[in-house]
Amino acid sequence: MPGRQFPDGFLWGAATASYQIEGGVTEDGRTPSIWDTFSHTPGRVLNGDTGDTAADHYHRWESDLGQLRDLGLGAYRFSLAWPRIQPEGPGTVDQRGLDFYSRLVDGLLSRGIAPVVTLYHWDLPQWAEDAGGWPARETALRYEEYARLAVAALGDRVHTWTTLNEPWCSAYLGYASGVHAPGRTEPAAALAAVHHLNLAHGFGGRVVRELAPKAQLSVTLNLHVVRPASGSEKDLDAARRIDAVGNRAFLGPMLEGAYPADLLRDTASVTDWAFVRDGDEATAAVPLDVLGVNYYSTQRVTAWDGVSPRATHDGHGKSGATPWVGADDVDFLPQPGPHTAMGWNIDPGGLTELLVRIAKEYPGLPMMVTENGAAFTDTVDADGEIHDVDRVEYLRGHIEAVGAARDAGADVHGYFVWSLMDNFEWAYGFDRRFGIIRIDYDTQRRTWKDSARWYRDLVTSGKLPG
Ligand code: IFM
Repeated sequence: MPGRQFPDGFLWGAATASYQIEGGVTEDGRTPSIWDTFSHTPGRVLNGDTGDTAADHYHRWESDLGQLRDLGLGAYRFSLAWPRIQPEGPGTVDQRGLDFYSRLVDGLLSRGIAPVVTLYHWDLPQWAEDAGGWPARETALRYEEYARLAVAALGDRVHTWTTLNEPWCSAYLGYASGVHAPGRTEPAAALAAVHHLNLAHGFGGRVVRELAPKAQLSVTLNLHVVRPASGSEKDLDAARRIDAVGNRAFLGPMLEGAYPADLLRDTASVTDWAFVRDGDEATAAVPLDVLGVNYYSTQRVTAWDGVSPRATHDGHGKSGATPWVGADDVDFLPQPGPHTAMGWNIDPGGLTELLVRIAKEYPGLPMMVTENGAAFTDTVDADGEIHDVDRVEYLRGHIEAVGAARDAGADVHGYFVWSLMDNFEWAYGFDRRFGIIRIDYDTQRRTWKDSARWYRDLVTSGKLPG
C-alpha cells in the first residue's frame, strides 16, 4: 500500500497540560488552583487521586524535553499554570513561575521544537474562584492581567499562543454538571461562565497581538460532532440545540462576533444574558491565525419525550445535573462500538466531518488538531514492553481522517497527539492512560509504548504507512 504523505512543514506535535503532569503544587510559591481544591475533596476524583505529584514534570522537565526530541516532534503544546505566575492574587507576580516556563521555552527552542503555549487549561487560581470564578466578569479582567504577564515574559519565543483550552469544559463541566472543578451545579452561572471565557479569549488575544506580534494567535475548542438519531424534525432540532450550546456558543462570538439567536432563545428560561455588555462580542472576535480543534468521538441525540427513562445523558454529574444547559429535552443515545477506556466511541470519520464543516463555514481559517488520542487499558509485558496496538490503530485512523479533510479542502496544518505521557485525567485520576509514553507512578519511570515508536516513524518521515 502506498500510504499517505503529509507535506513538509506540517506541524507534528504532542500535547500536555500543567495540572495533569507538573506536580510540585506547593513549590516556588505556587498556591492552589480549583483543581487542587477539587481533587482533595473526597469523592470528586476516582480513587482519591490528586495532581500533587502527577508525572513530576516540574522536576523532570529537562529529560521530558529529551523525549520530545527523541520522538522527532516539531512542536510541543503545553499550558502555563496561572497559580504559579500569580499565586497571591491580582496585582502580584512570582518571577519563579515565569522563569520555569521561560526555561522550558528556551529548552524547546534549543532542541528545534516550536512551543505552542496554552494560557489557560483549567487550573484557575483558587483565589479567582473565591472572587466568583468564571461566572464573574472580574475573572476575565484578572485573566487579561495574567495573560499580559505571561506574554510579556515569553513573547515571540512562543510559536503559537492559545488563549483557552476547551472553554466548553470549563463552563459546563465546571459550573453546570459539576463533574469538573469547581464542581458547581448552577446552569445560569455556567452560561455566564461561557460568556466570560469568550470575553477572556478576546482580552488575551489582544494582549498577544500587542506584545507578541510575530506569534500565531489561537484558541482550542472541543467541538462536538452531533448526529440526530433520525431525520425527524424533533431529532434534527435536538441536534441543533446541542450544536448551539456546545459549539456555536463559542464559534459565534469568537468567529462571527455574535451569539447565535437560537442559543439565546433556547436558554431564555435559564438566563437573559444580561451579563453581555455592548462591545463584548466584538472583543471576543479577535482575528485568529489558527483554530485549534480537539477531537475524540461523536454523539447521537434524540428528542426526549419527558416520560420514558433516559437512555444516557452524556456528562451528567453525580447529582444528575446536565452540562447541556437549555437542552434538557435532548437525550444522548449509546453509540455503537468500538469504544476507548473512557467509553467514547471510535469514529475517525467524525474528525473529517468536523474539519470540513469548519472549513466550509469559515473559509480561509487555518486549523490544527490540537488534541486527539485515546485511553486504553495498557498492559505491561514481562519484558516491560507495552504493545498498545489499539492506540496505534486509533491514531492511524484519525491521522488518515485529517488527510481526508485536507483532500476535501480543509486547511489543517498540524496534529498533536494527546498525550505525550500518561497523566492526571481529571475526574478519572490516573486510572485512564492517554500517553504514548507510559508513566510508572511509583518510580516516575518513562517507557515508550509501541505507539510512541509508531508516531516517531510517522513524524520523521511525514508518511502514514498504508
Ligand atoms: O485530558 C483531557 C485534556 O485535558 C483536555 N481534552 C481532553 C483530554 C482527554 O479527556
